Amino acid sequence: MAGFPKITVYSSKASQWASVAHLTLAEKGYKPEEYDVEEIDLVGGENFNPEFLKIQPNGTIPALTSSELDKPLIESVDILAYLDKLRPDSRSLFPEDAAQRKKVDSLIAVVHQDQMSTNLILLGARDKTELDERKRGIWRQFVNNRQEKLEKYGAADPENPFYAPKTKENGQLHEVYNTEVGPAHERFFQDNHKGYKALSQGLQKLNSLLVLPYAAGEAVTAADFHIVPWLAHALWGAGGNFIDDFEPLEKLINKSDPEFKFGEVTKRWWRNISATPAFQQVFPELH
Ligand SMILES: N[C@@H](CCC(=O)N[C@@H](CS)C(=O)NCC(=O)O)C(=O)O
Repeated sequence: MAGFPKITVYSSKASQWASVAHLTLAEKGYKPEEYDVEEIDLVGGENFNPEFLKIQPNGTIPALTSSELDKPLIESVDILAYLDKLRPDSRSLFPEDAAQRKKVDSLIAVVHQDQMSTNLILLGARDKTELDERKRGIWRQFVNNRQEKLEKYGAADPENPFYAPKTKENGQLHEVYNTEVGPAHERFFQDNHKGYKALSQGLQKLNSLLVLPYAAGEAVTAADFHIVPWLAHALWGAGGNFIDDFEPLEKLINKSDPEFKFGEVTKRWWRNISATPAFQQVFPELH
């Protein structure tokens, strides 16, 4: 294809936000030969590799480089917007109507709030039993791999301001996961309890903003492609393994907020969006 830019998507199978890029590529009909995918081992902590930090200074996934751009794109929403624009002949994922556009932006903002971080579901715990469950899964290994890589790469490049705060942040989790449960864990348990209450609020807000059949109206938009990765990752993290399996996540949240229930609009929206070809292409395992 003459003149088509060379695109590389830095992705990881374990990354929720990388799915924003993959859903957009599928929806917009990109052919596999039109882009490269570079897999970064997120579970192995390779997102902290200094080579990757040259592309993505935040050490997060996804990122996208294009031969027509001066700089890599390092936020999922910017990656979606770029891939959307590169296909001007198809319907844009950003509605022209101002009110709808505002709705799209608000929905994207809701799932990107700190209080909606799915790390709470994957790595958080509110008591010893929950922590032991997490430790039995891949999560202790994940936390430990990250600490090992942060220390290794940080020691090799002590001038890089990325490493010290990140090593400290992950170090707290490393401590929680590698010491006998005792009074020092109480703060972690309490914070996670509060975190689930905030998550419950965030999901109620999401339910109140969503419209049908798709997140912002009659057509699929950028909002759908941000909420899908969030919810798919959260449902999976809670132990749900088929499409309408809201119960495990609901139960987890109920431990901190007994009143919480997934809203009907959220469930109906999920059924609609999960029937779309882009969703089925990116999440074949959810069927
Ligand atoms: N705001 C960023 C968030 C990206 C992000 O947090 N990605 C996660 C994976 S889904 C990550 O790379 N986490 C690694 C880390 O924070 O160390 C975006 O939307 O692209």
